[in-house]
Amino acid sequence: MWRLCYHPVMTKTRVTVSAAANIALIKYWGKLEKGLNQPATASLSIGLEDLRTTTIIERIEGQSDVIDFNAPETARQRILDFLDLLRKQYEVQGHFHITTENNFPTGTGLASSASGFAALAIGFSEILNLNLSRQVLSQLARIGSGSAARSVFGGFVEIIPADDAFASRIMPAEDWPLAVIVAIASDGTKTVGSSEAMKHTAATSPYYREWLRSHVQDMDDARLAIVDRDFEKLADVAEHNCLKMHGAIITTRPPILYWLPATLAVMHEVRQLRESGTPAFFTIDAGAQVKVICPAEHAKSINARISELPGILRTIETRVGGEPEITAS
Ligand code: 2P0
Repeated sequence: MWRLCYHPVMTKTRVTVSAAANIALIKYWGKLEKGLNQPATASLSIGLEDLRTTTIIERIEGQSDVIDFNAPETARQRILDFLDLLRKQYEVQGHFHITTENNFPTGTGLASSASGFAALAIGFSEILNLNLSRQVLSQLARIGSGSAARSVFGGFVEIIPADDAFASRIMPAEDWPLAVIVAIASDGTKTVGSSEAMKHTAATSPYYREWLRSHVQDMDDARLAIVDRDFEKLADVAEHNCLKMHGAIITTRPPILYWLPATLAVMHEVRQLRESGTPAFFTIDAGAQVKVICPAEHAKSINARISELPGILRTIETRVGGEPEITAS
């Protein structure tokens, strides 16, 4: 349930927002040259119910914003820049104390920027009683991080490139109870950040043009598979799209290789599961972690198999969901 609502009171001083990470089954990889994080490709994602950022926003009297976030300085600076931009856009005076925390590893290819900037955009609207629509919240979150546009919704979500692109929901999570097993192959931060890697791919991969060209068909196939609850079809197009993105990433010069041996071990395990009749597919983002998607009833047994694989540090079992919540004020 969406709990953001209009409060006619102008004196709110503190809000707490929980927003969930999401993973793309059809990937956003590439930006347009114009605009702020304007995606060069559409994307389609699922919200992850239990991978969340909790952000407290308080109005303060000081001359500058205060950020409490256990993350590298660059991540804190991105928040400060985002607040400056929002302040300018909405002609807001005053400063904020932001306390933000992820209940999963930050900056390791698990979409912490998606949940983080979605929580900030929602919290900013809420504390100032701006009553922004979800479309506008999605556009704002996108400015913070492209994938954050999708975390303004839970369930099955898509973004279509457009002037000032925004996400919309394809289907609520309850309509197709899928589970997600996140296999952690590394606790290290990613070797090359997504923004930089996207630019490098566009500039040097011989496959980037084909990546862009074939994307619309993948989106159409995935959207239809979701609406029809056709797991096999979704598995086929999602793995294809993931491998195509990594094909373009691997063939950059100098090359970027996010995978580790444990990443490949999970991919092979998922193939074996499928060959033996267990429905499952994998997807991998800008990092070594693998996410395995399966019907909810298979989650326990698949998780047990994945957890045992060499090099897998641990797993997180969750489900499609991830509706943002304003948990306190
Ligand atoms: C996605 N990824 O669709 C793709 C697939 C990673 C691989 O969006 O530069 O942190 O902040 O817009 O959103 C990760 O990149 O990049 C990402 P910015 P973001 O989820």
